[in-house]
Amino acid sequence: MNELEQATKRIQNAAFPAVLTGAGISAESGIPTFRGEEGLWKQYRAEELATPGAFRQNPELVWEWYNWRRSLILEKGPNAGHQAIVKLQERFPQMPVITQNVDGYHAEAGTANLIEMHGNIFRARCTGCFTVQEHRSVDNLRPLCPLCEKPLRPDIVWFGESLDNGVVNSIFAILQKTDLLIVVGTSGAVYPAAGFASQVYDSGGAVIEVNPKPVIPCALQIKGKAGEALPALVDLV
Ligand code: BJW
Repeated sequence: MNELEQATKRIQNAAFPAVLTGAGISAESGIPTFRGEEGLWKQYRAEELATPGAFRQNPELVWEWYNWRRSLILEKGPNAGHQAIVKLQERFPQMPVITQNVDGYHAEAGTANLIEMHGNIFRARCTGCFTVQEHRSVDNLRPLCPLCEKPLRPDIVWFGESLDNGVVNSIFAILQKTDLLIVVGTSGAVYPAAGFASQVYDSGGAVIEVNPKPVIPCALQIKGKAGEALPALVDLV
């Protein structure tokens, strides 16, 4: 039995599968990943753009970077990988999908039970009154809160920031319950998401990884692109 057939069996036998995705699932949409040859961190320093300190020091630079990414995300859309996950939810309607991505493509594709653990690029949060609002502008470098006129910031979890408590609790409840975690397109470089696969495995669950460069030793590894491997897998299920 090859990896695809083994993975098919594991999914068919799963009682409560869950999915974790990272930047790789949006790569075939034309959205750059963070790490690797073409990754965003090759061109930009994370400390200058994705930390609270960076925003305090140079909010315009941070907004410029997020405006550029927002316009790119708006130009493109979800791909066959996102769609395959929606199709898998037809078979497992309760299946949670946890994403580290902020591009909103899972929601756009129609994914239910979605947790966007690092936030969403189309939301902004007030640094004064903390109100969260939709933010779709691609050119404002100094957006202000319409309620209190304090500066807005992207509603995104930056390095060194804690994830929302409610989000963390929901994720840990899923990880305790799931008997199969399907991990797609993440390098496993950033915590807490980097620890999810081993957490499931250590409690007796199985892990399937879909990635052209798999990194999770405890996983059944399917070496391939999400937009090709996921539809093939879901068709077999
Ligand atoms: C394909 C493909 C195709 C290509 N198909 N696949 C424990 C140990 C050590 C450090 C820490 C720790 N706990 C916390 C930390 C600190 C820190 C951290 O993890 N640092 C590491 C660098 C070590 N974590 C945090 O600060 C987190 N906060 C936290 O834990 O709070 C508690 C705390 C508070 C104070 C101090 C310490 C702890 C917050 C993390 C926030 C991450 N934010 C970012 C940027 C903002 C979002 C944005 O602007 O978009 O989120 S970083 C960036 O990395 C982004 C991503 O969501 C995240 C993960 O990246 P991802 O998705 O894995 O992408 P890549 O590019 O790395 O990988 C792409 C993969 O796709 C590759 O494997 C390719 O092969 C593959 N691929 N094409 C399928 N077609």
